[in-house]
Amino acid sequence: MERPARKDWFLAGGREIRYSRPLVMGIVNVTPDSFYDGGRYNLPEQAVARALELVDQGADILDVGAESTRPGAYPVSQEEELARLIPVVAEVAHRVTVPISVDTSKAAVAQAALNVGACIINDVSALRWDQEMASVVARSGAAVVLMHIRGTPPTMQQAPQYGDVVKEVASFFHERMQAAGEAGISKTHIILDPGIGFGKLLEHNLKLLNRLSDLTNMGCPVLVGLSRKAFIGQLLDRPVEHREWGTAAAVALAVDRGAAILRVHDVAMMADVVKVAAAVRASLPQSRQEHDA
Ligand code: HH2
Repeated sequence: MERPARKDWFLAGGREIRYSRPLVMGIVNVTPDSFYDGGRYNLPEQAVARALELVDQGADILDVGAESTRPGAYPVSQEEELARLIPVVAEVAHRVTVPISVDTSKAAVAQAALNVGACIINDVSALRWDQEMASVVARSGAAVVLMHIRGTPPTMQQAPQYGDVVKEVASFFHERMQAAGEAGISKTHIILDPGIGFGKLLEHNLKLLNRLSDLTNMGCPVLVGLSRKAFIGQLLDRPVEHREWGTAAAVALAVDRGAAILRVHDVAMMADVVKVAAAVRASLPQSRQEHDA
């Protein structure tokens, strides 16, 4: 029997975003305290310049955030998040054509960003921390990233435990996709993310990456954010400034297992890694790719 064609598109604010190879999402942190680049792009003009630089380097999507979610981070107020984020999103939206995602779990921040040109809401709480978020996404037609997190950033790394982490993340995705559907968000607008480092120990992160194919066959594109994260530091015993090679290895393997979007700090380098890994994967018989994706 003929298999259905592999889904290689999603919808975001009236745009159809196609990916014949995985997309590189460049990170723009307008924060004083992000775990890698906190304080470097804190001023609006620095953040805008960084966004333009990442597009020049080959970013297919930008992800702009104004609240760190690193382990131990405490939330910023809505006013502060709006003040940091919105001028940057508005200016960047005037100057680039790539889709703009905003990394927020606050509905009012998401709405303000959509008003000035964002079309993807990257919600690390998967629509759970702000009751208004689902209706903001549904009404706007934005795409939404539903990320798995166990706990919240201040406490998430305090001895997280799982039976089978991959099965638990998959059942979380089923439950959140259903909740999103009930709120009027169609599957065509949903991106799934296993949330590497969000309430997970080294072994959990490794299993999720190893068995990513179990998550990429759920009918939605899968985003993986692993750039320079602590598990790479644990494996290599290297500080955050020296984790680019480790990131490259993990990005290549995530691409091989069917990831659709790679969220990274080092766009130029990882765009090359994604292209090579994607070309190797594309040389597989289509049936195995379809099985994985
Ligand atoms: N990771 C971070 C932030 N947002 N969003 C998604 N969907 N997936 C991720 O893996 C993810 C994310 C952490 O990275 P970064 O933005 O560099 O750090 P910080 O949260 O300290 O700003």
